[in-house]
Amino acid sequence: MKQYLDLCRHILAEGHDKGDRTGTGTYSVFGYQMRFNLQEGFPLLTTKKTAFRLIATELLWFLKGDTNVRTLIAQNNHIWDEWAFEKWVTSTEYTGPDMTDFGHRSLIDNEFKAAYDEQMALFQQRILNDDAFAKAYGDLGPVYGKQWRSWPDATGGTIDQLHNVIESIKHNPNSRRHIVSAWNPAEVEDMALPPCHTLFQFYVADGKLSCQLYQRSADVFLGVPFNIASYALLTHLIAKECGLEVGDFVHTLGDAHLYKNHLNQVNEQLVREPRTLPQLRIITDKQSIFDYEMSDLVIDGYDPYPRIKAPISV
Ligand code: UFP
Repeated sequence: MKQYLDLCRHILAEGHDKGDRTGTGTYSVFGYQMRFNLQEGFPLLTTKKTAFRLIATELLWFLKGDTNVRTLIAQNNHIWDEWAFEKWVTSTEYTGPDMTDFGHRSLIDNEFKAAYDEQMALFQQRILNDDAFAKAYGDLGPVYGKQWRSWPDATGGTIDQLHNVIESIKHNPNSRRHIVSAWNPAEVEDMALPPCHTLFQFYVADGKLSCQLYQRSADVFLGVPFNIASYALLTHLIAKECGLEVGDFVHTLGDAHLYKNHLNQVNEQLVREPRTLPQLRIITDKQSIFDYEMSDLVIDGYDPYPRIKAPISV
């Protein structure tokens, strides 16, 4: 995963000092590409412990067309909680302490953080225990799962982009139209977070399936390690279903940024020497990629350096 460390070094050397929506501030470059040969191992960062379980449960959630955080919270995956919580605390039904700008304030104010943690724990419990509440406040809007599996068409029906792309890979591998788009301009306004991984394309040559992702916005320290592993896993699952070997994952980034409050962490990581990549094993044969569960996936030989904590900018 030298490619990833090179990206971090490139941003530190060339990045523009650029403000951003979250108010944190970034160093940012525009346009960058990495290539991972999936035959060389599964691209899960070895220079920092990265939670495959969270990546895989999120991808399987996308694949099932699910957009409600309840499914993730029930699996102890909290990566989308803040986005749903934001919707709850800005609603007229919420009567607890003021949570305005909770992401930023919980980093700088310990008293506020205690109140935030309490409200977040209550929110998570209620999502799990109260069906109507989960329906209203657990749903993130028409995010990835919805666009991948049921993009609204012009006649009141829906398009299953993922099913279609798998069919086209199987039956017309040479096609240059193996595309799935999560960016639906008609629905972006209704999404908790406009899609960061915007569009991906598959490519078949020499019996191998490659995938390229265009990611419009990339939090290089926290988001990108997840995004690489997630698309590598997607490529493995689709290759298996289509009877192909895996080829390359090509990761193309738009605004690739390091948040200013991640710089110490990045420098800590940069002195670590990458280790041998782990291997992914899909231990069950499923009829369709939409049927996989976490228990079907195993990562062998993962020996990372310890985790490096960093605050997320919401
Ligand atoms: N982000 C990622 N990868 C993801 C994801 C979010 O890097 O998969 F969902 C980061 C990018 C950016 C922020 O720092 O989240 C989204 O903010 P914006 O919409 O302003 O680009």
